Amino acid sequence: MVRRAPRRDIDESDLSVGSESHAAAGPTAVAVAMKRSIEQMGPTRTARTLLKLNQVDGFDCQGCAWPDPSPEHRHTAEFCENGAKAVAEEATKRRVGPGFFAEHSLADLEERSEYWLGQQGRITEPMVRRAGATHYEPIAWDDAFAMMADRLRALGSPDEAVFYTSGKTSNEAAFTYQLLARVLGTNNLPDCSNMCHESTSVALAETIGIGKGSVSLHDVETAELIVVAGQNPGTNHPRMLSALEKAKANGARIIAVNPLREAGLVRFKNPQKPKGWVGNGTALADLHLPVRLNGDLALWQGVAAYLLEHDAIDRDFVEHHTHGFEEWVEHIGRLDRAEVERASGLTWEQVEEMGAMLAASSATVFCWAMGITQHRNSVATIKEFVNVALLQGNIGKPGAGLCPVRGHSNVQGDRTMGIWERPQPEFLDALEKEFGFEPPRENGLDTVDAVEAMGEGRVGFFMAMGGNFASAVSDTEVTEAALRNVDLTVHVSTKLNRSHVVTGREALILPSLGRSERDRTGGREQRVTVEDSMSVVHASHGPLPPASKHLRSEVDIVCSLAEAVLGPDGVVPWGEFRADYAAIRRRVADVVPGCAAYDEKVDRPGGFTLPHPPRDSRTFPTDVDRAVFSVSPLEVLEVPEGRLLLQTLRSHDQFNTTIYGLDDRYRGISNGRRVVFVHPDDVRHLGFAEGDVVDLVSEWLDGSERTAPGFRIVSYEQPVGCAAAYYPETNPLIPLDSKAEGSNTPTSKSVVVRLEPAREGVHTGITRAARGDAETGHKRPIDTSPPS
Ligand SMILES: Nc1nc2c(c(=O)[nH]1)N[C@H]1C(S)=C(S)[C@@H](COP(=O)(O)OP(=O)(O)OC[C@H]3O[C@@H](n4cnc5c(=O)[nH]c(N)nc54)[C@H](O)[C@@H]3O)O[C@H]1N2
Ligand SMILES: Nc1nc2c(c(=O)[nH]1)N[C@H]1C(S)=C(S)[C@@H](COP(=O)(O)OP(=O)(O)OC[C@H]3O[C@@H](n4cnc5c(=O)[nH]c(N)nc54)[C@H](O)[C@@H]3O)O[C@H]1N2
Ligand code: SF4
Ligand SMILES: [Mo]
Repeated sequence: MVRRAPRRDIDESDLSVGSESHAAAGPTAVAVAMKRSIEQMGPTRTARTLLKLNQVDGFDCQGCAWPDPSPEHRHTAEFCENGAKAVAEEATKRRVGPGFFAEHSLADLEERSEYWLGQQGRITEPMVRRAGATHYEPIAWDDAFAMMADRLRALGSPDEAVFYTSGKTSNEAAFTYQLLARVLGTNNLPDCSNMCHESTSVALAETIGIGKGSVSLHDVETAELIVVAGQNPGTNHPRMLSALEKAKANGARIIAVNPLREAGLVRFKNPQKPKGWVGNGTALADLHLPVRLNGDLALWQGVAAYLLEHDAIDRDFVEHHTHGFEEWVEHIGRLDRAEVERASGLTWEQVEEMGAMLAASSATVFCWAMGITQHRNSVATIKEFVNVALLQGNIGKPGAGLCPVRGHSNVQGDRTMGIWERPQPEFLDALEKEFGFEPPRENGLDTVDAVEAMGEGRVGFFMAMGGNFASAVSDTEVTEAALRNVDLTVHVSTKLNRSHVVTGREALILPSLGRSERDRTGGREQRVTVEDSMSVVHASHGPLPPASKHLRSEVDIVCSLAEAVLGPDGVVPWGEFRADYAAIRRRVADVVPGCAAYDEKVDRPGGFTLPHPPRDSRTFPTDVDRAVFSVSPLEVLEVPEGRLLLQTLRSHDQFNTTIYGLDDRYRGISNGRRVVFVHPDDVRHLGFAEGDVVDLVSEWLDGSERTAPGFRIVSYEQPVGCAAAYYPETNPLIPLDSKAEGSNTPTSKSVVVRLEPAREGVHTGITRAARGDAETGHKRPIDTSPPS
């Protein structure tokens, strides 16, 4: 399968590669944030918007799910560079109206890059693509709802409908959306989480009884040791660096486990502090272990062996709170050190160095993200983190715990509200009791299974509450064909993306309000609520006038659709919900555990924290009422000769499939995205030179091949045999069947590829400059020395 050549509306001819940064944030971050904000919003709107961002009376950042400091510790500017970029993207003054759609046919839009599509601006009116039409045309809201209702009623079974959610959706919208799906009779509620932290949710639910992290921000700031594994916080959770800086000031040590030496883990220049502007900033990681891709399970089993050998065990905790210890000890006892070294690419001495730091710490926080969750063995790897945490009693004590760092700003809240294709029976019971209908009990389709079902013609209606399904899911060609095979695709969106272009036979685009905008649905000032990565729930209230008078809130869209398809007199008072979101929150209070008095509590400054039995009282709601040690066999991911193991990751200038720009400042890349980072020895060994243009070809078990063409080689320090390139450009390479065991998450971080000279050269060569330091402006040569 050869994916078509790179789109031509991006000019990457001036790609230049400088040295990697050894510090994150600092004045450059502030300058970039301001530049982007002013480009998109103008100066007045910039000031008005950013001063409300992450404030108690303001709105929650649409960026990541990192929590806010407690109200008394907030700054006037409580956001990071990438938070400002996320806001600027939404609050842009650019508009995509009916004139735009009249001018650009679908065939034209299909040739455009994700970057171009996103940069056109906010969608202003509902649009329809009628069957066989070459263009989208405007449609009235009521007609759009009537059309959806008609197509839903025509389905042979409710399970022929799929309701996808991306993680920006508010709790109110999520609660009504899942309710609509279940009243209709389906649990087909896939979400972005299926591609993200699903491995975490599965592993934690099975071992500690709840699929969420067990730490507070205070725990991170007061930990003795923090392990950051498979995560690039400098780009993807920038304010986490402030928490790490505080922890360092309190005496913490930090271990970074990552094939790449990410700038944000090396040093942080806090723009909130004078010394962040002029000095060297704070050194963060004390130890960096450049693990081979997919080698974390081996590393953690090695660390476990070290801890057992040195008797670094909290016997009291193990005895009173856990299950399966002996079996696990026996398993680790049989560990083969050579295998660990081979799988992890680390020496046993490096494993011991990490082990010794863990042994010396009586309060450790374990942080992780996509570098851990997107492999075939991800669930097993996360269970090994849990094993090590349990061994030392690092759950449910101050300064310690499990800290999966979530991606989308409300992805955790959406799950809490019932966006889940495998709902717990207790949740369905509560819905049944509250609303008096029988929710479907069979599990629904997750993201990958939904693609399969669509491809096989088993889905007639696909709706997405935000997101960009076509680009975000693996196996682009297959996913796009699946979407085209649906009768009606509906996207509730703020900005244009690939999923609006790859349509079902009929398609709707329904433009919604964003988080930064004032919501006056039902004639009253509405607010919504969200939950962060540490289970803190609070209200969010947008300050800006809506981008267009035609926009509707996500809650409005769900409730209006529900009325259109179910009529006004069903079991759910959709009209009341739409008129006052507090009516939804009162139902949430009845249905969702831990949400009693929800509507009152979300207005407390800083909101409230949801219960978490392991964190709160060391109780573990598993089948055996204890935390569970798990035994996972160690397998070495073998890569055939002449192949590389590729991870697909984010640049500093994107939010998932939304591309802000073409720079990846901390990695030294300017003006280019179609690059592949390869170790200098591999570049040579494979017979290439830096700047050569190659096609990436992935090979799959069934003998099929997939190609993503036209990537320039950049020499980059990492374990030999590993490579990296940006997502979503690389999604065509990942077979739909290549997914994590137990969670079905696409294996975005371990794709076996070979490099081939490009069949069709686009740009060749790069400028390799001893570029100015991204932060200080000092010129310096390429430097790969360890952090000081
Ligand atoms: N600005 C910005 N912020 C974002 C996002 C964004 O796109 N832009 N996306 C949001 C979302 S939805 C998410 S899920 C998060 C993602 O946040 P991250 O997980 O930080 O995102 P990635 O860019 O995928 O980075 C993966 C990191 O893991 C490392 N890694 C890859 N494979 C392995 C491995 O096998 N082992 C180890 N130990 N490390 C590995 C990579 O080198 C890289 O540093 O960020 C959220 N925040
Ligand atoms: N190869 C590879 N693939 C990956 C990953 C990877 O690391 N590698 N990461 C995976 C991960 S972690 C995730 S979370 C998924 C992301 O998958 P998605 O969540 O589906 O994708 P996004 O790019 O975040 O969606 C962006 C779109 O959301 C819409 N949007 C933005 N704000 C709003 C809003 O307020 N309301 C509404 N209704 N719409 C809005 C805009 O139209 C925008 O174009 O991708 C996954 N795919
Ligand atoms: S750390 Fe995340 S939530 Fe906080 S301002 Fe930055 S992008 Fe927004
Ligand atoms: Mo994510």
